[in-house]
Amino acid sequence: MNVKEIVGAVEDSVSRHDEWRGKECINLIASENVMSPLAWKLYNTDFEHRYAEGMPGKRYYQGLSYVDEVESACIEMGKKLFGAEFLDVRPISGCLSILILLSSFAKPGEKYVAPSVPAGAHISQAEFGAAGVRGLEVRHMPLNEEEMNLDIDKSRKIILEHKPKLVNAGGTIFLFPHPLRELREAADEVGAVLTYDGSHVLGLIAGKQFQDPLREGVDVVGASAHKTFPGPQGGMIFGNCDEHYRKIKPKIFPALVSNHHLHRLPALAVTMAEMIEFGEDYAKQVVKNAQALAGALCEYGIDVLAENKGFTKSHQVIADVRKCGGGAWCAESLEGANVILNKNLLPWDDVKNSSNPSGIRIGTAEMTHFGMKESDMKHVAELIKRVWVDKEEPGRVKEDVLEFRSGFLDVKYCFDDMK
Ligand code: DSN
Repeated sequence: MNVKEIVGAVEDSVSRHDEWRGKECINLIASENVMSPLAWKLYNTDFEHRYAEGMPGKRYYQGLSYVDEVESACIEMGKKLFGAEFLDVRPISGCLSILILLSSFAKPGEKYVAPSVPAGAHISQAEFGAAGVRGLEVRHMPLNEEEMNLDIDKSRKIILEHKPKLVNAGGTIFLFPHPLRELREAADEVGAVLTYDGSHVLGLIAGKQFQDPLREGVDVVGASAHKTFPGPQGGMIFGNCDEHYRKIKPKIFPALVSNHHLHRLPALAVTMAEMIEFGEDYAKQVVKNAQALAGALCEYGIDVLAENKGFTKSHQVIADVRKCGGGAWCAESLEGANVILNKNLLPWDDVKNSSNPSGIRIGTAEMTHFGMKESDMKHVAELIKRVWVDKEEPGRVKEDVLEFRSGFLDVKYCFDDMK
């Protein structure tokens, strides 16, 4: 192919992707979502071409008066949504938010306590992730597999034994609110800072349907802005204590963020406004949908975790799919039916088996954003069961998925495009 043909092929790939993932698939990746039409429109502006090192009103470049207005609007609305005294939207991803917190509160060689990856933590919490890059000595808090939550007695013991500088809660398998008040007490006994990876549940926190980390003892929250919180891909950090923010600021700029990808900011401002206006209804429905989906999958004989706890209080459903064919087969076969989700390590899996783990993680945020309700989730469960349990040919199930998805093409819980 010559370069013009390559460009043509790229255009073709993009338009096929947009049609497929945007209109034809049931998207159940728990870390994904879509922006509202207005946020999406304001994502593509001249902000993309500009540089803005520093903070609103204190920049190292000229030409940023409108950027400052938009970034300040994000900060003000974000503080209101999360009840925070400070909020910073410059981290360009959730993972970078975590690295900034690790760098702000623990020095290389110091001790750090967080859940392990199979116990639900993001890879940034591992020795081979951001925690290792920061040179921290990592100790992991175990999960109580029955409860699918941190084992607080063992976690407390680990904190008291290891006396870390920093303890982190939250994660990427996140079915139930973490025991933050108890972690706060343990952290206080050893003088540790308590942070929280709120990436997955940020939209549920904004909609007041999960837990309120800052009121339950967390010092600082790091998060991404595009999972249950349906904003543009990026990160944020917030908390209530000036002294903490004084430590965080230099780790953002000049240490780890130079320019902060300004085109995100107008879309983020719109999303924050929409979450203030519609976040509670949206978040309630996300959780109801996850519970309905979990219940229906369980009735079809699929091993959904935490049945004794009502399956979930978040957007996530976790299933052990070993008897259906394993995590890899279950995820790949569903893609053939246009149902998109991801295989996932479960607490008992060895991290080395990540290419074929026991589990599947399902999230309801995006499809809720497109207006699906509990009865639709029951239908989604039936489509999944036809592939996993009945072993129906995915291509045949896909025909029904296409038909079903065509009824959910407009994003809800958002302002109509006002221009
Ligand atoms: N990779 C994301 C997830 O799927 O949980 C977190 O960044």
